[in-house]
Amino acid sequence: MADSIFTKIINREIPSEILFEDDRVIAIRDIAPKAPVHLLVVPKTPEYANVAELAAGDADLLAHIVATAQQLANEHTGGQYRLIFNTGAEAGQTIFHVHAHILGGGLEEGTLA
Ligand code: DGP
Repeated sequence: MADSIFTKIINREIPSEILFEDDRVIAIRDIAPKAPVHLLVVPKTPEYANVAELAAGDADLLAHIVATAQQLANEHTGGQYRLIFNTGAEAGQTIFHVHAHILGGGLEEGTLA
């Protein structure tokens, strides 16, 4: 299967503003922000298409994504934020390599990623 956009970002094949990286995840700024702060936390492994698969397959990695989101929110949004996992095309998911959206910094009512 072709690499996802996120795998290309992780492999530095396409540029991105990388805010955090460790051996399991990368955090980037969303290219099409839906809020004043709109970040993405993406696991390096491409094996999980969505959060349900990730929860079933590697709950520790899901917990690490949530902890990373909290750390980034502490740094960028004063610790208050919305955490979204779009799941399925009809719910707005466009990249089938699981990722968490962090939205914050002054949300308008009803803001979704
Ligand atoms: P989703 O719709 O949940 O699959 O979210 C995919 C997000 O990825 C969407 O908010 C836009 C963002 N995105 C797509 N392509 C790129 C890219 O090349 N760079 C960055 N930084 N974000 C991207």
